[in-house]
Amino acid sequence: MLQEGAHGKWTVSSSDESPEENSDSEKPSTSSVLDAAHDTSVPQYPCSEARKAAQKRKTSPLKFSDKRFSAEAPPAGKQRTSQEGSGWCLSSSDEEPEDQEKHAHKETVKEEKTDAPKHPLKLCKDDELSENQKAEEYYEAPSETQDTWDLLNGGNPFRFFLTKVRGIHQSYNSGALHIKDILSPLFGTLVSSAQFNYCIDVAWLVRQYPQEFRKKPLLIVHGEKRESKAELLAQARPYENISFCQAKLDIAFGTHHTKMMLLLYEEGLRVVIHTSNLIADDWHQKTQGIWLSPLYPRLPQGTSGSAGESETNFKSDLISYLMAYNSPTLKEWIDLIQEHDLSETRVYLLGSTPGRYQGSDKEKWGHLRLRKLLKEHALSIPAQESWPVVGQFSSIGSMGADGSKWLCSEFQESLVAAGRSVMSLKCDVPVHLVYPTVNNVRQSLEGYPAGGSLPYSIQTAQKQLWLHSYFHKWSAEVSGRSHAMPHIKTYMRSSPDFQKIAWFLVTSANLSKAAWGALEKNGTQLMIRSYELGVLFLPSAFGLDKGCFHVKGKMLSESDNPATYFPVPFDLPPEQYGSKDQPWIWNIPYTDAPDTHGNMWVPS
Ligand code: JTA
Repeated sequence: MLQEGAHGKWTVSSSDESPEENSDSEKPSTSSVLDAAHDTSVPQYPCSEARKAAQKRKTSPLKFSDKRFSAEAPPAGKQRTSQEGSGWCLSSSDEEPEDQEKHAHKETVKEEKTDAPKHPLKLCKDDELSENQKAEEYYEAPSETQDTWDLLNGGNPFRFFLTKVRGIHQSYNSGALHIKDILSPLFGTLVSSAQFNYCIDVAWLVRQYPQEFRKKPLLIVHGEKRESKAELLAQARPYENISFCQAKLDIAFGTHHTKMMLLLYEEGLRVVIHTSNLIADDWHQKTQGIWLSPLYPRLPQGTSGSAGESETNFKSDLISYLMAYNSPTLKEWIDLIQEHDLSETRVYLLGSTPGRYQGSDKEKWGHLRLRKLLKEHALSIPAQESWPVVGQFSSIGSMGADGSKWLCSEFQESLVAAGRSVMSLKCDVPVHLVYPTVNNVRQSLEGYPAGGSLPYSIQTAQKQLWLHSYFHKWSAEVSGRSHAMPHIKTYMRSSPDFQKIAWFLVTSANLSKAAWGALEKNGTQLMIRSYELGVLFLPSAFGLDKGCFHVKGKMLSESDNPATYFPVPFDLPPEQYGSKDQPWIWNIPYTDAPDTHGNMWVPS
C-alpha cells in the first residue's frame, strides 16, 4: 500500500493533474475533449519522450554512491531491502550501464527463489567485448536452425512464445524468440510486411529484418500525431520502402497499443500478435508474449469469400479489426488476408478499437467481446463458477474511488462470464492482480530503468490505494524470468489450486478503461479509447473436452500430452504483496537502495 505522505514533494500539484474521474460512466458521452479532461486512466507520455528520458539515464546514471543524493535521501520511512548488508560487489566505476550489462551477460544467471538476485551487479574483471556492441546487437542466432523449425511446427500446440532474455540461463531461452528469429527466412520468404505498434525505432526495426528483406515494402501502422508523427516520418526518410498508416484516434487520450505483424511470404501469410514495442529495449530483458500464426497458404484463385475461415472465426474477426481503421492502405492487407486460408487458427481474436458502441456493436470489442466469447465457447461448469481470475499487466489506469466503479463490476463480470447461473452471479470471485513491486524492479536484470516501461503514475496510484490490496508480486521461476520485468499482459481464469485454467488471454491491453472499455449511458454504450489486440486460448478449440488446460509447471514429464498443458509464463499461485511491498510507480524517486547496476531512480 502507498504510505500516505511518503512521497512528499512528488505529490502532484492540482494544475498538473486532471480533475478526478468519477463521471466517466455517468455523463453523456458527447465530447472527447471534456471526457479526456475527466480521465487520467492513460499515461500521457509519448513514447519518444520516454525513450529520450531512458537515453539520458543511460548516459548519466545516478550512482547510489553519489553523495549529492545519499545526503538528500529521506532518513525515515526508508524501505528495508534484502540487499542491505548482502555484500554485493558494487563498483564505483563510471562505467556506462550498457557496458556493465555486457559484463553481466557473460555470466550465467542462476535463478533461485531468494530476495536478492543472484547475478553479479558488476563483474570485477574486465573482458573483451567490443566497445560499440549495443544491446540491440545481442541477438544470438539459434545454434541449430532445426530448433527453430521444431519450435514452429511441432511440440508447441499453442504457438505461444516469450521473447528471448539476455542474462538468464540458456535453457529458459530455448523455446523463446527474438524479433530476428520471427523475421528470419526460416519463417518464410518475405514479400511485404506490416508492423502495427506503439513505439517504433525505425532504423532498429529495419536492422531486425534479414539483409535480403530490408528493401521489401514495409507498412508501419501507428497512432502518432503532430510532432511525434513528424519525428517518426523523419526516422523513415532514408528508407524508400517504408510507408505509413496513421490510425485515427478521435477520442482523447486514446493510443495505438496494438502490436501485430502481418508477414506476406512467397509461401503464404503469417500473423504475429505480440506485446513488444519495436525498440531494442523491449526485446532485450523483458518478459513479452508472442502468438505466431501457422503459415497460412494462399487459397486457390477465385475461392469464395467465406473460404479459409477457422472454427474460431479468426479470419473474419481479423478483417473486422482491420476494417475499423477505415484506411485504404489497410484495405490492401484485408484483400491479401481474404486470399489466404486461415482455417488452421486455434485462437480467438480479441481487439479494442476506439469508439462508442451500442446495440450489437457493443460486443465487438473490449471486455464485452471477451464476455461474449466466454459465454459462447467456454463450458459452463458449475464447479468453475467460483474460480479466481488473474490479471497481469505493465500499466494501470484510473479505476475510480473503489472496486464497484469498474474493476469488480463490469470488468469482473466479463472475466467470469462463462454461462454463469443467476445464483452464482452474486457469489464473489477472487481477483488476483499481478504487477511488479519496487523491489521486483530494483532487483531486475535492467534495474530501475525497467520501470520506464511500467508507467503507473503517482497521480493515478494515490487515488486508488484500495486497488493495491489486490496486488501480487511478479515471480516467474517457471519461465526463468523472475528478473525480466513483464511488459506482457495476460488474463486468465484459474482453479482455486491454480493447477488448471479455464482460458488464457495474451494481449496488449493493460488494466485500464481506455483499453478494455467502460460502460456509459446506463450500460447501453461501451466507450473505448485505444487500439488493443490479443488472442484468447480456449480449451474447446484445442480439442480438450474436459473444459480446461492444465497449468504447466517447471517440470513436465515426457509422457504428458503437451496439448493439455498451457505454458503460463509466471508463477501460480501469485504471491501477495508483503506489508513492506509497494507497487512500482514510475514518476517518484527511489534513492534508498541501489538497483542491480548500482544506480538510483530519480525521475525528472
Ligand atoms: C512507457 C509504454 C505500450 C506502451 C504504452 C507507454 C508509456 C510509457 C512505456 C509502453 N505506453 N506511456 O503500449 O507498449 O507513458 O504511455 O510500453
